[in-house]
Amino acid sequence: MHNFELVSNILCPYTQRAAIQLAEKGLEARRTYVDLADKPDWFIQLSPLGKVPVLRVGDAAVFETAVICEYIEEATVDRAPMWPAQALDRARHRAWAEFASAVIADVFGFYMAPDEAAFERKRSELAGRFARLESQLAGAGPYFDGERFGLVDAAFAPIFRLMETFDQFADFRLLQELPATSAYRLNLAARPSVRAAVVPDYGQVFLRYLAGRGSHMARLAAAAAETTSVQT
Ligand SMILES: N[C@@H](CCC(=O)N[C@@H](CS)C(=O)NCC(=O)O)C(=O)O
Repeated sequence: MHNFELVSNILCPYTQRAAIQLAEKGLEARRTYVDLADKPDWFIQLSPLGKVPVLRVGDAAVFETAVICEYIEEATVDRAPMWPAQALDRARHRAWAEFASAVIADVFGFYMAPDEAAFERKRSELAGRFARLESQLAGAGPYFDGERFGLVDAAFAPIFRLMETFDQFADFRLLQELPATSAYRLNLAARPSVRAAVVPDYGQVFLRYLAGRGSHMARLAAAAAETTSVQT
């Protein structure tokens, strides 16, 4: 039996990839949450880059999401693999999972953009990333490569989960005229492992976190909340 502990932050989209993978494989992991604004000493000792996720396996600590997910694949060969069988397909999936990691960083830059000009620049870069994804998805479905849910899907799902929280207060037109990506997003959102990868009040937790950022998006969210409270 595996003894996994996933050290995470309550909002971290990278951690969700490993949580989704574990759920897809029917594996349990204890979750420990760390406040990244006030990192405890044990976490600083554990995580060489000071980042989450870290997977603890007994006394060992594995860091970096891609490495954690590879380890889980290798340690659970008795479970259905989440990469394709063919080497070239596998390389393509891994490459697009890396792309998803880069998009997570772009999303961070988007909601942290300090002013309207930077925000619009980031919004347009992000929309461009999704346009690239669209070209990979056309014709496929319901997932990245057809019927089978894989690790590349576990990498993209947290991005769309975060975008759901933006939808609470605005439509940023990130998937405009991208029908395959829009459908992909809905298909991922319906997957039980994706829903279970975050706390039930994830949207509210994100809004509270955003409120303390002082970014352009934080101001938009505050203005939308103000309008709603005036109307009700
Ligand atoms: N390359 C890392 C990126 C992980 C990452 O950036 N995690 C964020 C939270 S989502 C973090 O721990 N940031 C450190 C901090 O905020 O101090 C990975 O893929 O695991």
